[in-house]
Amino acid sequence: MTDQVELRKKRAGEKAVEWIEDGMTIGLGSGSTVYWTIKKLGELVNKGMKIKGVPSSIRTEGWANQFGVPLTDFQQGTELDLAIDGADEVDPSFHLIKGGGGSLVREKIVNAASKNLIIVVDESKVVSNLGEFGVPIEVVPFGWEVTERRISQMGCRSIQLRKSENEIYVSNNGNYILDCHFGYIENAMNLHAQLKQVVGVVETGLFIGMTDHVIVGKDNGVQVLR
Ligand code: ABF
Repeated sequence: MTDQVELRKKRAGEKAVEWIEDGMTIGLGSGSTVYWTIKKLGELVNKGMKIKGVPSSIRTEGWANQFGVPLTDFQQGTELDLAIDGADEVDPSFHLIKGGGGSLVREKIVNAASKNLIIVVDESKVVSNLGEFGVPIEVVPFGWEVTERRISQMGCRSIQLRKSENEIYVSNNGNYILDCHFGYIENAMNLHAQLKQVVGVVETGLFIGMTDHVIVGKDNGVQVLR
């Protein structure tokens, strides 16, 4: 990661804390841009801000503990005031591809439970059409080969079973991830709906109509898209 990209992510991640108010319960997303949000949040908590976070991955939970952001869970309440998360691609309709970091299921649960969702990205993630980035799809390990075959019959150009250091990647939920390349996606909502019908699919990395604001980190500052 170049320093310039990291600086753009830091700008976007830190800007998001301006939407956080005392007493809020926040959905804490995952990824290297949200890292900066969580770090900044820790500073505000240290200055007396009273907030709690629900983490969308074990990695995010670790960052929250590292920076002193108090954590809670859905047993304490099922509606969050605000979620802040990253993305792999954002299109002009604020439809997203997410899941490059392997946390898409918990991210979607946290995002869907929030009254508002803010996405923080480096400007390279803003695209005119989704699809350059393969769609991550979380699938049940049992029979994943059958699930893969069914997805490939839906016009998917290539599918890779995600691996990490030559081992099959296992999500925080004990599932596998298939990275699926469909080419440029004309109708992300339809594709998501079709994929969710496939037996064995847990969730897709297509986040449709969930996002309220997008904060874009740029070399000269941040741009807030509403
Ligand atoms: C997370 O952020 C994931 O959905 C996504 O893969 C990741 C990528 O963003 P970043 O560039 O911030 O690491 O929300």
